[in-house]
Amino acid sequence: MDQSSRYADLSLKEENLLAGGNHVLVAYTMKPKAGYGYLEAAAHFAAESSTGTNVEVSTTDDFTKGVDALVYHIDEAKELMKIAYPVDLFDRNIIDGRAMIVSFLTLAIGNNQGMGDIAYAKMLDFYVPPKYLRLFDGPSKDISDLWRILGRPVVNGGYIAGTIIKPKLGLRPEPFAHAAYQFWLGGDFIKNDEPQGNQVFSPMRKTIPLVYDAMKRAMDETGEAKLFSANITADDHSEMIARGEFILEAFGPDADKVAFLVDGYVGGPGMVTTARRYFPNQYLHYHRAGHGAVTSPSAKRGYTAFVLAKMARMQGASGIHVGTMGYGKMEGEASDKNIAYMIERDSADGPFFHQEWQGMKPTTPIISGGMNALRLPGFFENLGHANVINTSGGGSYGHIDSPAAGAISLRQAYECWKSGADPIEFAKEHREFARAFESFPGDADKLYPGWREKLGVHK
Ligand code: CAP
Ligand code: MG
Repeated sequence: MDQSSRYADLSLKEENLLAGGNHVLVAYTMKPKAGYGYLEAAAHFAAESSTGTNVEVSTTDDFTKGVDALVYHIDEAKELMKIAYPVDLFDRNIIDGRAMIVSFLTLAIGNNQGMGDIAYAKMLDFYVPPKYLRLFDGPSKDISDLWRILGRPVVNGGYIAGTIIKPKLGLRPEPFAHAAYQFWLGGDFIKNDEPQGNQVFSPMRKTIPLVYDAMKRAMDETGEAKLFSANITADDHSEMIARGEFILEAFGPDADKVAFLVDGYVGGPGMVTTARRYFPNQYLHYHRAGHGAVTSPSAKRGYTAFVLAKMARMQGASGIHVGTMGYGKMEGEASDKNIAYMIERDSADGPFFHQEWQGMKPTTPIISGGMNALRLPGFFENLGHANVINTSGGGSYGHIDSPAAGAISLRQAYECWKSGADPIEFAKEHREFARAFESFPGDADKLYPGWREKLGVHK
């Protein structure tokens, strides 16, 4: 059944939809299966994503039609369509009238992902009008809170040198805490790796107090504050709260230095919101393991990493992993810096829509995945700033001298970029950075050809 007379209106102008402020606008790539017309498939997509189904139902009334999602733009050659969703379509909490990302996703990326007449569809961007945006929690803590704890300026406080405890799994409590201690001697921030929690060989009740002890010793020795991002991911929200409360109690007077990490993609919006609402005083660290299943450029369905990050800010993530923009080990490219700009600025351009955030707190881009001191200067140059958290696991624990030397090499990489120095010249004066060349010779060969001769390394 062709539903385009009801669910499509190509005379609608985007500027009027934006000015009206009553619609969430979504841009998708979409390709119908063979034998289906583009507009017909797009209209069916909008129907299934709002008020309709594949047939006309007799219970529809005039009010229903007022909340139809409407296709307002198609470009078949580019496989592009844009749909306007009336804000009233989206579910609101009975407890406080607020909005929820789960409802946005259920419609905008719901049954439409499995329709028989659609070959594939992927969300590329979305625009949120002010009246809907303000119903989302947004972050309660942001990077300025971390800079304050670290004794830095709260604006432009700079690079936060972090790591992930490695190996990923398999450390018992004492070696785990020792690994943390060693990094903290040179760096600022440590996160649990995303699968680390309460394994039988490293029970949380035993490990966490040892991690706090390691933090205290490192703070005493360095005279600096340290940060720990503890994983509270769990299927059960009561379990998340039990973990969070235990960790805060264990850190006692230093609980302000604890962030909570949640695996927001596999755990879903409910998990993120549990952390955001139950622990509003902690920095909320959104780890996105699994997201590549839908966000990878090779995935023709789902949504992009840009969309994931934008939703994370609305939900209230203080920071989210945004990839390494082609400088690390995970998929990504230099232009992914627009993901960082969208979540950290008050006004930013996405691939299709401009978004005003109206003072919603920023979400920190967390840069992670195969990073080390050698890769950072180029990364900062591409991004244009270094107001990020970077976690380099292999880049710290893989440094040939020590995890502390690895941490110091990261800080030096930031100093190198900030001062505009040539990395090879900088390495001549900074031992830990220089030793990163020998630690990661494959990267050094690629990024700094001729480094051995210039640094006098002959091995
Ligand atoms: C990085 C990491 C992170 C990835 C996730 C890992 O370790 O701990 O989970 O960064 O990817 O397990 O791979 P390394 P993304 O520093 O040793 O590479 O940040 O892109 O979401
Ligand atoms: Mg990890």
